[in-house]
Amino acid sequence: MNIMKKILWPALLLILTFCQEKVAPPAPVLPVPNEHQIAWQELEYYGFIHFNINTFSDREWGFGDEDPTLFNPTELDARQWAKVASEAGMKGLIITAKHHDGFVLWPSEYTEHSVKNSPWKDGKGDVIKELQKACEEYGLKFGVYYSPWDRNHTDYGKPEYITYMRNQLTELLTNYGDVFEVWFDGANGGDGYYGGANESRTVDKLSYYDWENTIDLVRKLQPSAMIFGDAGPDVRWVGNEHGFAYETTWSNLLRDSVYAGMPEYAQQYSHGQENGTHWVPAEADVSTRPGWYYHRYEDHKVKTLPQLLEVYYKSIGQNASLLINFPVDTRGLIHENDVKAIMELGEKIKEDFKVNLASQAKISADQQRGSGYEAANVQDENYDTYWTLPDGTKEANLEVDFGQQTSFNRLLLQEYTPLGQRVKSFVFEKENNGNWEQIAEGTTIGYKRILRFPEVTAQKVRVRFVDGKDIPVISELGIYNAPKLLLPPKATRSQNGKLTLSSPDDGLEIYYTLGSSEPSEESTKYESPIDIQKATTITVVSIDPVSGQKSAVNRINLDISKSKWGFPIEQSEKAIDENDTTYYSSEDNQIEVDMGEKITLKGFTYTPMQARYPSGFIQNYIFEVSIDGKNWKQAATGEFSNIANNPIQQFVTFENIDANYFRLKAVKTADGNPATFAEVGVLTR
Ligand code: FUL
Ligand code: CA
Repeated sequence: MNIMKKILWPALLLILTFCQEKVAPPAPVLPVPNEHQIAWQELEYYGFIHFNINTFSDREWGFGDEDPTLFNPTELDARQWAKVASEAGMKGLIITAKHHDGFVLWPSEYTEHSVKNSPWKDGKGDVIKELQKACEEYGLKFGVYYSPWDRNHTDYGKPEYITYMRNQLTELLTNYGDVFEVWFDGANGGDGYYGGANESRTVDKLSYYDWENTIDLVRKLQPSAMIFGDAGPDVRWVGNEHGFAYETTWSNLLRDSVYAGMPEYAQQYSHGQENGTHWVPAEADVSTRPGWYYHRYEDHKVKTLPQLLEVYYKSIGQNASLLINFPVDTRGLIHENDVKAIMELGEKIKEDFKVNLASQAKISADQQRGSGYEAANVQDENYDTYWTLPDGTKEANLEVDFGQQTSFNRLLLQEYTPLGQRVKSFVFEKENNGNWEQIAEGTTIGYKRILRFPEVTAQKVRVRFVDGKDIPVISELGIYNAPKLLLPPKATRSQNGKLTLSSPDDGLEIYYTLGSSEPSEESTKYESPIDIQKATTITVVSIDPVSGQKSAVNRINLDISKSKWGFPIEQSEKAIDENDTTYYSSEDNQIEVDMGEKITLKGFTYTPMQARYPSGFIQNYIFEVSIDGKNWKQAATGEFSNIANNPIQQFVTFENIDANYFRLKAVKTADGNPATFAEVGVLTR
């Protein structure tokens, strides 16, 4: 018995193990990621910090002639940045160590254009060190952005500058511990200060930086760091600053055809290529605001939850990593509005992926490669185990049986990228009375692909792999029922008075009351645009018909419609089209409107231009009215005090006055340019 236990059983087991035919994994489909890229892709989501001299000069791009004493944050706290990032679910932070203006956030030995000549901490401070420590404390990876273009440096354009750049990179990559990503900006060459030369300098972007040797230096100092650039070498730019990857996004890139800053990059290369020669996955970058740097005038333009969620699904959900920027403010803090926005996103992502309905389901495949490659590998939450097929298999299905009718609206798939990106098209189907019906379809998968679709209920679903570069190799499959985005409906009005309400998510119903009482399912259900000519309040709510849950209500104050309004000057209709994104620019600094009937006015509104780079905000105004369009009377005059910093809709009230016509004149604009009008309106209530 003892012998049995000690020798025979183990021997038998050993024999059994050997007899079971060991099936080799599929051969990789080239290109494949290296070990550092594999580790990096699991980070998925990390933050960007734009904070430099631009923060204090209120610019996006500094010229390079800024006085370092401008840099003077009053409450700089890198721990706040790290705390916000980590609470939002981010895995790292990358900071603009040097932007195009050449000002550096650490006391570099090689330049005077630096924090060491600023009043902040009496020139003894080091923002990079503070962030590195904060990242350590909050368990975040730490990365640096370095602009090759330097509008401050005398030698920019000459070979000496390349030595300078490498000296600085050596400081950055030696003195601050492990760096997970080195971000080289593709924007470069143009006018600048250049040590006082004040001229335009262009460089040959392909050869000037001698990238080969610069990259070797980074590799030597930080062997595991990802190097980001338009052309990689390790991570590529997604080709836009909206944070959106593409329906079809390959991690493969024709890398040898690409160089940083090439004009046709975004159009031709940023999607990646099926036949790409190198593994260079996409990173989607976007700011919480229109600008990368902090401007007080963008405090009201922080992206909303629906906008940020769109970014999430179009980046991480489309085979890209996501880099969201915080424009740190002049205090040296992430502004309250941005904190709120990113926390809402963090919460919502957690909520959407809280319960994986596939993890308890029975998953099977019509075919499988052999032992070790079972379908159940896609539900074990282990990226390194996968389901795959015998070589040469053309089509295959992965079937999920929930065991009961189940509702869901998201499908998540992950390919095992160490064996290459393979899938070119797949279909997601549900079973209905013995027939398979399509729910959604996709093209590429890559590291992660998430499909969104209106809620579906079924007991059995399947993913049908239709086409690929080779057999699919699937690490994980997830099915979720993301809670609806229960926000109040959004309202837009047309010039003829029609009010359109739109729901923030699929499958929500909208109810409203005319007046300010709270709507319920008993109120009027919104079906089509509502004709509203008179001044009125409308109160709206979104309701989920399945759960009965309600959003917060939104009370919208509407004034008389502009349907009868006319204007003597061409183009000025853009100022009364109820659309804030169009505007009228007036050489005579005024707009005149014929209201088409006599109205008793109690005030007026003015919405300044809302573009990324606006101009012509009215600072001082005169508002005049007329009955006949010839004789004018002043109704109000004054100043929009804080308009440059906070360009939101302005409201001015005055004593009742009858008018058929009104005229808004700019006495002075904030920047001296011709006055612009995104929208003008009247108040009659
Ligand atoms: C661009 C730069 O020009 C912007 O200022 C910003 O830093 C963005 C992330 O990259 O190329
Ligand atoms: Ca797995």
